[in-house]
Amino acid sequence: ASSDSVVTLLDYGAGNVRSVRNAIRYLGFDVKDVQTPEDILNANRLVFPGVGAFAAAMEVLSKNGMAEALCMYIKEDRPFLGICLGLQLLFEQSEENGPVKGLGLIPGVVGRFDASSGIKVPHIGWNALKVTKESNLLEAIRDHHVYFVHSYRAMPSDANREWISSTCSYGDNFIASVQRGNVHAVQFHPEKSGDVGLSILRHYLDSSSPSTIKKPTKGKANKLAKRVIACLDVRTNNRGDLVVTKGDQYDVREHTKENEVRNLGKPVELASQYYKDGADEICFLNITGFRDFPLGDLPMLQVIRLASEKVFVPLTVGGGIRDFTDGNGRHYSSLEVASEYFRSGADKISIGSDAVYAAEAYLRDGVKTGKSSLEKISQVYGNQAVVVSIDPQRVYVKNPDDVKFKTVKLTNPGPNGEEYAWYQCTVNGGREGRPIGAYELAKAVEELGAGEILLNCIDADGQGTGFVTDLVNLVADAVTLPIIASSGAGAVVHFSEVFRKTSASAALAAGIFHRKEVPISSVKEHMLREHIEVRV
Ligand code: 1PR
Repeated sequence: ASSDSVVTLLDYGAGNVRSVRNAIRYLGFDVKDVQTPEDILNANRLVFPGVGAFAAAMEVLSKNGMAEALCMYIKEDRPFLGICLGLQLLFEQSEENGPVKGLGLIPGVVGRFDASSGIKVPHIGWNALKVTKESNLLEAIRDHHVYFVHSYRAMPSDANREWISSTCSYGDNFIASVQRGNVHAVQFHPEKSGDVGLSILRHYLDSSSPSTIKKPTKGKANKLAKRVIACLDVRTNNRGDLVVTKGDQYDVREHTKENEVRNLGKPVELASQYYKDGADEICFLNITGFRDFPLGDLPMLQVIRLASEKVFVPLTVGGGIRDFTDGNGRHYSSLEVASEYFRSGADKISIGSDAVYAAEAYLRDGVKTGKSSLEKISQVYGNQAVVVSIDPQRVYVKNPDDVKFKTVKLTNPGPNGEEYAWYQCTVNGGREGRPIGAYELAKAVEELGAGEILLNCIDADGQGTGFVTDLVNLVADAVTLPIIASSGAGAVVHFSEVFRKTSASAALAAGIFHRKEVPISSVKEHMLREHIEVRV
């Protein structure tokens, strides 16, 4: 490859940079990995996609001499693009598990978003930029949303003003990007921001390439958009093929003599289709992961690998994240399972059953052991990469005092005139109810390190009767985390309804998209008409 087509990537091994790699390759460039500090100094263009925690990153960079090389490279004004933590590390200091010293190239301290101001932390989703500096890199995307996922941010000040190229408003007005000469860094993820993000990367990699991004005719970006997520429940069918299936209150089998697993398409094909249709995120759930060990289930990892080469919005993958001992007595930790998902291209992982057990133990003993999969994975990858998926089922009660779990007052009374219900958490794909409610679980998993809640509802799953807004409000009362409302979407009005009646950050649907009843674009057009902020 000619040196023009080679991009040097600084991956210090702390997590998933596969997405960045995929995006660079998709744009027609080759990736050369930094092995030694000299590789940094010899780079033509350097991309630094920081992942993981600030302190851990600084430690690795300082120990192997990369920090010094990076500072030298940047001070010489050589072509640099930092992404996410790759922006934060340029500052003097971070409060993340700190204070911890950064590279000190830009004045300022990186601090945590303040959830007490009423915002959900982490800041996850598609937000708008306020461009403050003429910059070719950002010009074309001025009115579009870009994807953020972080809990810490750098703040503008007089001392760093000359660096700032855009800000973003979320609770505070924080620094979304910096630029000076050939040095660029962005807090958002261009590799996960669809066509708009790819255009930024393309422009950085080849500044002569013309932008193909047009100003939106409607739906100019103003603030954090409500996300529309397509969910693919994946499992093997009777013939051993991996298929996208869809349950009816979690029953995924056809009610025929053969009783086969309902087949709604191929996972990678559907994911690519939904990406093109405008899905803000794609979620894969390996729904038999609770009994079939996912690392034995290589086709699933292959699905993620292939999908992540074509899909440039966030991918969440769940199912089977737990400790496991295989037939040969080899022990796998849940962290290994999650790492394999991340390495294959997942941006976030989702934990179901194992999070229920962890929450039960935490509520019972009152101590965080640090040993649950939830805690371990979020310590290594950060809580913004860990989703907890809840599968609750409604249990009617006459009186709220009849149970020790938090109840909701129902608008539609139960079969015996019950006016209240609690939502019981289940494990193993809804097969087993556990002695813990959705409210109690959500509170516990937030403390244990979850970054987002994927809130299903077995009663509504596949029914097309609308999202269960009383359940969403119940859980929203428990946490400051973003909540993804799931189960029950049957028409476009159900999306505006859930965003009007609850503080859900995202709405997820499966059946209506798979059966092609309602395209994603219709959902978005409806939201636009209803004046709900949406990414177009
Ligand atoms: O317990 O960590 O192995 O994770 C298993 C994961 O698989 C969990 O996230 C769990 O929700 C999911 N799962 C297990 N069994 C099923 C099943 O359907 N039999 N699917 C299942 C859950 C629910 C939603 C669905 C929405 C929207 N799927 O994700 O897509 O209800 O559907 P709709 O729009 O058609 O109403 P672990």
